[in-house]
Amino acid sequence: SQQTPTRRGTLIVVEGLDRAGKSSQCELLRDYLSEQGHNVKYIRFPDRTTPIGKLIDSYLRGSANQEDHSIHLLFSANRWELAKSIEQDIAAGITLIVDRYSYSGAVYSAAKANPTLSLEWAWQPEIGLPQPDICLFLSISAEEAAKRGGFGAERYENESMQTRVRELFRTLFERQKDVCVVDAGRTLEEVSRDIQAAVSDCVAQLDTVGPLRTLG
Ligand code: NYM
Ligand code: MG
Repeated sequence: SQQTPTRRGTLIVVEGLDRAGKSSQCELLRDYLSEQGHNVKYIRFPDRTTPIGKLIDSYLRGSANQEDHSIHLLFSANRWELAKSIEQDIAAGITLIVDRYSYSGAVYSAAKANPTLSLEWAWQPEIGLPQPDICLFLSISAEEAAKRGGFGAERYENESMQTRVRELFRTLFERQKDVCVVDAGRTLEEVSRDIQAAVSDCVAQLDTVGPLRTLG
């Protein structure tokens, strides 16, 4: 007798500024999709557990310095080292929720205003990585972000950097038309309802989309 091929999983990416509510929303989405009967995995970048991730972690905590281009390529390498396992999970029918991805990678580095580190340059090492089936951008204003309490102690967690990151996310997502912008300045419930609706539509259209694509 013939076996029904496994329906591939969906690659879901959640992006946004620090304090936009990404992690809370990823958890709510994981619980929602599990209740719907999906086999779900929630991962995040940077993955601080790998050897490359440990270098990134000390850089973010400020206990180590790295040249701008060099740390950028390490963030990208941290995605490449997990690319195979992402592809395998998707092929095995697992729905993957990814907290930050190539979009954060490009904008945080480009926000440093290093003259040889443009958004275009920063995007190049991402080309060829698994492309998300849906990228949800949790959009939050500077005022709303400020209301949510102070910045953390890690590198990049300051007003001027966050302002540039916000502008660059906007620039990047004007070019990458396939992003779903969610107004994250509302209650957890309101935001999660929008996310669930967008993800459900995406999952329903998966057969039309075909196999997992790659970033271009
Ligand atoms: N970050 C994250 C980058 O600069 N490049 C990347 O490729 C990724 C994935 O790391 N401030 C930055 C954005 C965050 C910081 O992420 C740590 P988180 O989600 O706050 O732990
Ligand atoms: Mg953070």
